[in-house]
Amino acid sequence: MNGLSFHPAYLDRPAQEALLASLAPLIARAPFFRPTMPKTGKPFSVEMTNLGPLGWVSDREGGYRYQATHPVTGQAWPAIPQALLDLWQAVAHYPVAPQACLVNLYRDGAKMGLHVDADERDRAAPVVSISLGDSAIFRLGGATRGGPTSSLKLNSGDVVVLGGASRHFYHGIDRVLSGSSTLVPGGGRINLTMRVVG
Ligand code: MD3
Ligand code: FE
Repeated sequence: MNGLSFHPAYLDRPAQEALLASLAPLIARAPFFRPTMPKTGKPFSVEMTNLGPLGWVSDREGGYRYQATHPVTGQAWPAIPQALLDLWQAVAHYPVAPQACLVNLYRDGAKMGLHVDADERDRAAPVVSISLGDSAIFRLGGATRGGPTSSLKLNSGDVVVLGGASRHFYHGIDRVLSGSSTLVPGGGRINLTMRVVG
């Protein structure tokens, strides 16, 4: 109706383990970094890295943006694995491949405040989200801040496609349910979002 489609348990446990194993060497080359807020420099509680020709970064000086290189190593981001491109193809129903896969790591107490993803020029493309590890309470609002919101529990293996109007809705992660999954070594939650930057 609003363009959101939810695929609970899209990936079973073996598929989650295989995906995580395929990410490990890529994350070794492009380690998690901690973005900081534009202007204030306040650190995010979420750590991030990216795959693909472009990656989303943020720091005090440069603000929110996509760039071709890792902000710490200066190297190009690793490619998006074919299995993720295949997943996009299967669920996104969009004729363009994603240019960025943002990898968010939520460790002890990390959360993400309500925001709109607005740094992509392609406004029509959906975002595809894959949750791995501990469950999270996801909050979805509407097109304006301060309107009604609803919450949805995202479990390991769940896939959400944010298309249509929902693509421009406020959303965030209220909290992660620590210890709810054994998937991620060291605990916590990893969320992958594939995006067409345009
Ligand atoms: C709704 N990530 O990286 S994924 C983000 O779980 C982000 O890490 C959250 O919000 C996470 O920007 C939520 C689900 C998601 C992703 C993009 C959206 C929901 C969205 C874009 C528009 C509306
Ligand atoms: Fe977002």
